[in-house]
Amino acid sequence: MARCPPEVVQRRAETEKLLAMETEDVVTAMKTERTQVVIVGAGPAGMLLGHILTRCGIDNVVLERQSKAHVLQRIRAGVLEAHSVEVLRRWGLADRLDAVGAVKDGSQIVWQDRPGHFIDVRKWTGSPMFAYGQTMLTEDLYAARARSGEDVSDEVTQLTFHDLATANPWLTYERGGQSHRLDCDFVAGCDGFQGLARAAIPQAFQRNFGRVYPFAWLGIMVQRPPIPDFTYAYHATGMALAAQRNPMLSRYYIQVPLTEKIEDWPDDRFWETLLLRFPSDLAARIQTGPSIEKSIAPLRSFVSEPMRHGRLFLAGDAAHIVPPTGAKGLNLAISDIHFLSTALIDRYQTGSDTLLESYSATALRRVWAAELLSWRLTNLLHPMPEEDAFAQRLRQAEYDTLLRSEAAQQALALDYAGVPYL
Ligand code: FAS
Ligand code: PHB
Repeated sequence: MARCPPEVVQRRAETEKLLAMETEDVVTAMKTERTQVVIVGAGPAGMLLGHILTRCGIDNVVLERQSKAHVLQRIRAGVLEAHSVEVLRRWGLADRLDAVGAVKDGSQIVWQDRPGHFIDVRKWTGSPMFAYGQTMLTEDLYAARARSGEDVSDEVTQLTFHDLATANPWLTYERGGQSHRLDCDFVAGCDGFQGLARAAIPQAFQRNFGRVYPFAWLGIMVQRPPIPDFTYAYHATGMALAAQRNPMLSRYYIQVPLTEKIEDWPDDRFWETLLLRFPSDLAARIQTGPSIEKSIAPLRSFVSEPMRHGRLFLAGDAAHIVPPTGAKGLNLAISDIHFLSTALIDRYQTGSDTLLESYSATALRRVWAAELLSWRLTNLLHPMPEEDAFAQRLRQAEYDTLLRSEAAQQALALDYAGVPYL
């Protein structure tokens, strides 16, 4: 059998040595860790779940695509249901909310050329609602995680899910130039509508439902005192909403065509449009001023079923989206996490999978109730482009029924307050 000349043998030995070193470098580069629950996404859903699990001694890692600073500067929701506040109080997260959050008996609807209607949540449910910005809630959640000595692995890239349908799921990702493998028992997909978790579920196991609305909301923040109530205004030219964050910070929205761009909306055009849509007595009380933030958000209704695949559980916007008209998005994220954390705690304390098995159905019951409320309010309060006169008369008739019928008023207040958890 032919033998390799000595110089070739030497060269091959050197090559194999180099290869071994490179492979060794690659093997040592992949840092392998284990935890009990991996939470993907450090928005309200992910951070609330991380907090609850940590409080219950369940090991968890929170992975976030953006920087912490980016997450903390986001401006989103502003209304918390009493159910949500109960969850936050239960887990020691409501100190600042109880100190500075504004208690509201309900929200006001005003209507072009008709009397207004107050959605009296306190009268019909016995509990109020709370004005407390999602930005402040996110700050509270990050502060609580820091106090517990836990961190958020932010600026994570190349996230990939593995073996979700087995009892040993794992994830790989890059962070700060280091490759990671993270083995776990369960994965919580809390990475929002644009995240990767929902996409990790094979399409054959997924059913998606939804609507996209033919308009958007242009929102601004202004350092001026708000009017007393969250107030939705219907006007033939479009919906407007007066909201608030604190006694010196107001948030306003107007319905705009989908094609609009922020640069098309200087402040004076925004204010002129908004004031036109409120009755003159109320418009006179709105304190305008320079916007400190301005953004346009399209509206959609979306639900992905089931909210689970194997050891992956979806929660919050990763599983569903509601148009902000019903102020339900953040509140649904909180109720999902209430159900999911309860199921995970039960699993680790008793070994039972019963609540995990029923998580999706339990969460979806409340999700669909919120989808219906949000869809109904969106259709009631927004003139639709190209709608015919019949549709316009139906909208007026629906509002007149609300003005006339105490049963209709009670039903709307119960839905707006949010379906009881169980
Ligand atoms: P979030 O989207 O808040 O958080 C998901 C997190 O996952 C983000 O931090 C994201 O960076 C991260 N992420 C995404 N992909 C990832 C990946 N691959 N790896 C790791 N992390 C990843 N709701 C209301 O009730 N009222 C409102 O007025 C209102 N206004 C809104 C305005 C806008 C522009 C938007 C987009 C939403 C609004 N919402 C509103 C809904 C909003 O409040 C959500 O319901 C709420 O943020 C849901 O929280 P999460 O489910 O945690 O999702
Ligand atoms: C808000 O405070 O930003 C807000 C309030 C009520 C809504 C939507 C947004 O329906």
